[in-house]
Amino acid sequence: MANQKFRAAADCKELRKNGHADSGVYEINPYDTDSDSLLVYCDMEIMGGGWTVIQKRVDGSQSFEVNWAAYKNGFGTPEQNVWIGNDVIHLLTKGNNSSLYVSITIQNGASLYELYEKFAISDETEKYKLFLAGTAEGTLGDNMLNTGLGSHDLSGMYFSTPDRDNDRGYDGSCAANYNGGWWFNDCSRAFLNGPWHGTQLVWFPTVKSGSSVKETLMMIRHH
Ligand SMILES: [Ca+2]
Repeated sequence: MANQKFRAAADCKELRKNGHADSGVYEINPYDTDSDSLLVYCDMEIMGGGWTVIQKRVDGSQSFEVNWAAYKNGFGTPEQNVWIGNDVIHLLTKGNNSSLYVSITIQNGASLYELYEKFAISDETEKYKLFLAGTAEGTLGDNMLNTGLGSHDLSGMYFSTPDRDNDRGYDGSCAANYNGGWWFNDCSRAFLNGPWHGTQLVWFPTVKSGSSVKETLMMIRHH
């Protein structure tokens, strides 16, 4: 049909399966409607590729100290600094069969990572509650699922933003104090959305502060 819009691939995994082998910006459609779509960055190299990037930071040109609505809808540009949006992350992960790959490249060029076997977030009615399970492996160390400090375990935490305090364990607001959105408990030893090159801990103790960070990446892939 000449005027019918072709439905875009569901995610980067489908694009990789369809033969796209170059990392870059692609159109995907995780929505119900055929004509909807969004642009995301796909990593087609790491561990076989097919990763949909949900968070990426390469410099300080995009503030991550933004409100609930911005984290809900997404902000930034896919090839540079981006949060693709909590609503979309929910749609991409709602089958509970996605993995999460986190990487932090530090100033000397070393790239550290942690791979979580199962990752999903609930929808807005459940405050984008974080679900992590299964194995955690990599060179960063597990700072999200089983940290050994219950007050820093993040699975089951609601999402908080500077204007919306949903953290579990802290009387004040972790998101307001640390200037960014995240699934805070009391508060967190992992936090990739703080001020660029700031003094906040990023992945303690492996990456002690934002000042040593060159790039961050969070990406997801269906099993
Ligand atoms: Ca609080």
